[in-house]
Amino acid sequence: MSTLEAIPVPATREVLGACPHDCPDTCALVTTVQDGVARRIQGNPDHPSTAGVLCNKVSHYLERTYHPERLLQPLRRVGPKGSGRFEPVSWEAALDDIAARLGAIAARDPQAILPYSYCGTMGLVQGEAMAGRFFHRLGASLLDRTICASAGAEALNQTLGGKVGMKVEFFAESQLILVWGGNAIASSLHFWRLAQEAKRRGAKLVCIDPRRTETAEKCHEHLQLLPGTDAALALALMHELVVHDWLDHDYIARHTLGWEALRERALRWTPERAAAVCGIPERQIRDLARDWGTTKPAAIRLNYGMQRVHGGGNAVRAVACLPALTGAWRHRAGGLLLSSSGFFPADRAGLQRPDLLGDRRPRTINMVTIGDDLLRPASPAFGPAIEAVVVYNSNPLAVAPESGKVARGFAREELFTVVLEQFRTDTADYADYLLPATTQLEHWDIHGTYGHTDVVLNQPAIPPVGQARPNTQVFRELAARLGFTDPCFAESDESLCRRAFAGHVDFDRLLQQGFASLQVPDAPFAEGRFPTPSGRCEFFSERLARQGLDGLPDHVPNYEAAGSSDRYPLAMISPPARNFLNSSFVNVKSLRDIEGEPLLEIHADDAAARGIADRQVVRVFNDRGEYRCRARISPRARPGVVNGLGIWWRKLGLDGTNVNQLTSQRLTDMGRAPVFCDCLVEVRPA
Ligand SMILES: Nc1nc2c(c(=O)[nH]1)N[C@H]1C(S)=C(S)[C@@H](COP(=O)(O)OP(=O)(O)OC[C@H]3O[C@@H](n4cnc5c(=O)[nH]c(N)nc54)[C@H](O)[C@@H]3O)O[C@H]1N2
Ligand SMILES: Nc1nc2c(c(=O)[nH]1)N[C@H]1C(S)=C(S)[C@@H](COP(=O)(O)OP(=O)(O)OC[C@H]3O[C@@H](n4cnc5c(=O)[nH]c(N)nc54)[C@H](O)[C@@H]3O)O[C@H]1N2
Ligand code: SF4
Ligand SMILES: [Mo]
Repeated sequence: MSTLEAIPVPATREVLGACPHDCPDTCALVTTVQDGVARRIQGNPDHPSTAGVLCNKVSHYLERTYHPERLLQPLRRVGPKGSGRFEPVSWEAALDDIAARLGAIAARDPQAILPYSYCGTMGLVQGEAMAGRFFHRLGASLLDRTICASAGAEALNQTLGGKVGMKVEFFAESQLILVWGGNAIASSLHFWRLAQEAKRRGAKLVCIDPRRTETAEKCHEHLQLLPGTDAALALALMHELVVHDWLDHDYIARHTLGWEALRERALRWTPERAAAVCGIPERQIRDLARDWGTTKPAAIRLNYGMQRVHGGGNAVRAVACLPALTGAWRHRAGGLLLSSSGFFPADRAGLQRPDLLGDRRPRTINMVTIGDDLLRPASPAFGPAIEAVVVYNSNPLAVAPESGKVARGFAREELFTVVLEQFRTDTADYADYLLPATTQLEHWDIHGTYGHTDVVLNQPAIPPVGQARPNTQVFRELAARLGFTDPCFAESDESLCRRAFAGHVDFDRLLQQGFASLQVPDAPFAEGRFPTPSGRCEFFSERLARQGLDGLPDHVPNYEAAGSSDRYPLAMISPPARNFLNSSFVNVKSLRDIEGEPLLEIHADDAAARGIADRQVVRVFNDRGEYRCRARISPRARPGVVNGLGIWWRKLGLDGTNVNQLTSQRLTDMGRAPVFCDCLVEVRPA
């Protein structure tokens, strides 16, 4: 043998993927793999929106994937519920027992079984594809997946006709951008890049947010209004547009519905009245109206923070009327974007197969009220008590409101709980069976998004870590054990990816390039043609009126409006922390170290009135519960409003709770959504 034989070079390859997280940017990824190990993760430089850049969180994705605390094998509970004491068990034994227990409950009433999932991954395949098929075939209770966006979604449906809006790339050409109820630097970095580009080209940026966020600091103007007062602001802006005739009469006449009625309502909202409701100077409202009425092109990046209050749906409706009044939609860099997800022609029925229900019509449980519902006994109105919960892609103990009740619900000794997870989250601690799940680097998936208009494919880069399995595989195996023989339960993940957008995007192109753009017009509503029943932007909604609701948008005060209670004088909002994604990444040490510890931002005046010093441990409380954390006296908080940054794992907090100990299970005016930002509290030194 020749001594000159080539020394083997480790094979390196690059695998194209998609960021799985619940973030409007849905970045395209490139993972460098060497000998089956992921060595590097980057943004795909060829994808225009990603432009080779990932946020700080996902730059640490390898730390998450190879985390020493990754769940590597199935576990079975040995200690009391919530204690997090488990013993290893084989996949075979775990799946056999789970199938037997679910089968026994289903034989009595399958509605006693509840799937609980949200957007741990936004992927259409590891999300609800095989899971939907399984629970539909079983006849389990349906889950109303409302915890994030459904108030705004319903409001957009009523006003614009769907979750549609401007194409995000054209914000770079806008001359005025309102960043409304969103902290883009933290939660939508790639939009912020476009806003910066617009700023360099001379655009004015205005932020509307009760918190002085990183984003607010970098805008030219910040309207630091009280939580839940956005509709009052929007109506006062309309008032000024009318009074100064900054209206596009031609656009209004041809492409809108209900202007006379809206005009009348708006005229009741003088800037003076709105300033008192919003808790901001009247001058700011007048100036903003002038800017909106006289700048072209002008655009609104609306986001979800502002719809997490009682009147969240009405507020989104009011804001969504503004672009039509000035004809902003005529220009591709004008209009509004809350969500682009309505542009995606995903074949959800083909993936999730609701037809497998046959003529059964199971009840629907709202994921927001899981605390109450887990504690509810059987009744004719409710149906059977919940006897089993299967949790995947979610961490309800940390993210659902009024978590004292959620914890009590999951602690029910006779409740059978299965959790599919990558980590031992707060929810995982309550599992009877804890099943290790793959991460995005280990499975197939395909993604639409709510921020841009490209489909992004995720190909597996590495084999599953430990014994982890994709969600799809777990539901396939449970289906087999329950005797579900429909061929749909044998469909592979790759085939599900192909099915998701079949006929709309070229799958070979997705395989090669990682992403594919949808055909969406540059200025979708320049000529009206809104996807509403009337084809117009519906200021007045006949559909809402028929439901007995107000057909026009209005200001609906918070359930717990600032200043309405002597016992609880402070309004608390709980926006996400920059280095976490909801409760994901809280266990990644490098990111947690940046966030430090659970904090409550409080204005110096409110702190002084209570004898609270900076960094002191405080009790934050209301009738629903109490939560201890450290206070930070900060100009980010306005007087009367405290900011409890989320969403920490309860077990990493000072007393095993987080902000959701205080939030309520009440629902928004539309869309049955949560009211995380409609919450009164008092704060005292601990
Ligand atoms: N880093 C990071 N990024 C994220 C997330 C995360 O947890 N961390 N979460 C992701 C998810 S699930 C979502 S839904 C999106 C959320 O996206 P956004 O809704 O844009 O969330 P935030 O950027 O936190 O913006 C919420 C902002 O709304 C403000 N706000 C609260 N109440 C009101 C109000 O009544 N009126 C107005 N005008 N503003 C209000 C808060 O102070 C906060 O700054 O972000 C996604 N991106
Ligand atoms: N107080 C307060 N509460 C809030 C909010 C707030 O602003 N304030 N925001 C709300 C919003 S907008 C949202 S969207 C919800 C988010 O609530 P969730 O969707 O529950 O989001 P996460 O907390 O990120 O939990 C997702 C879990 O899924 C797991 N996961 C990820 N990928 C996979 C996978 O492929 N398979 C399996 N089996 N598991 C996986 C992750 O490890 C993680 O633990 O929280 C809501 N809660
Ligand atoms: S979380 Fe958002 S910004 Fe970060 S990589 Fe994922 S899609 Fe991109
Ligand atoms: Mo969300």
